[in-house]
Amino acid sequence: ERVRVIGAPLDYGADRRGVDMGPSAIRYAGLAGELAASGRTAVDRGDLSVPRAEERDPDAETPVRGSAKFLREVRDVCERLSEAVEDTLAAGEFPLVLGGDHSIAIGSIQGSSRNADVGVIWFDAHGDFNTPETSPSGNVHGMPMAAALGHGSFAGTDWANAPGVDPENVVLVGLRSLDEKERLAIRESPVTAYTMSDIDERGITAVTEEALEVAGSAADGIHVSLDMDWLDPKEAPGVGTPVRGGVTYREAHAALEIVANRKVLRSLEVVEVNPILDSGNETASLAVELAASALGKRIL
Ligand code: DIR
Ligand code: MN
Ligand code: MN
Ligand code: MN
Repeated sequence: ERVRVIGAPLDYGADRRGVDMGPSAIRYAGLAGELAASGRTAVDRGDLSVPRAEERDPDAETPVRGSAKFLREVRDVCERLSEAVEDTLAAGEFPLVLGGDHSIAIGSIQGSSRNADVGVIWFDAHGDFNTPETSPSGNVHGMPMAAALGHGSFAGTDWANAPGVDPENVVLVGLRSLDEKERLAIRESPVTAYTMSDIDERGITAVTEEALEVAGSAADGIHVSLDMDWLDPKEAPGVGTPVRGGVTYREAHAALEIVANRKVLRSLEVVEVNPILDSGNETASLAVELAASALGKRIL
């Protein structure tokens, strides 16, 4: 089906450092051409409008004051993103969401899983399993997976909690940096989690295939959330929270090609590209390449 590009230039969820320019950087890196090279027709719907953080009070609305910065603004954007993703699917098109920081995943997952049973694969150095109650940073980009599953003060919220996602069908891949309480929450949750050690021992192919088994048992397909800090900072320097020891260029392509081969992909987002921290837009270029692999681009 036709790909619909939706930009979500949001940087409320991390400490403000330019990730709001991610959608522009990804487009500038040649997204339209790579989608065409993948044999996909595409339409770009532009960016959701996101007010600048400087005009806003980070502590205006938080369940525990100071513990989830800009939560009101994140909610506003995520509600509109959720609508946009749902409308895309309803129109028979494929949603490709460009971040922005990872807090936008709250909206993407909500929109993708409305009235549907959807699995999630989360490619990230981090678990993003904090809640306002456990987060040491107060940054919402460290919370979206927990928010979608309705943990902590996200429980029962109509904007964040995504009841169409069963934690049994959620898989985290590539973990190498967890906060203490976040680590316990992941251990206690029914989600499946693969650390970098699992990838070292078993290889990216086996891990990704198993992840697709687990997430793909959801009836209506999977949402893939690709945080560019999943990759090693040598390959993807333009991210706000780099962690050494990430997946290589080839491993990342291999994983996303396996995702494409399985033909269960329902929605995709690429997040955390920060052109200010990047060198020569290479992280955005890599984001484009990986999106193309996930959408079916092949060499032969
Ligand atoms: C950290 C960083 N665990 C936090 N999280 C990031 O702020 O909660 N997620 N960078 O991608
Ligand atoms: Mn993340
Ligand atoms: Mn991350
Ligand atoms: Mn299920």
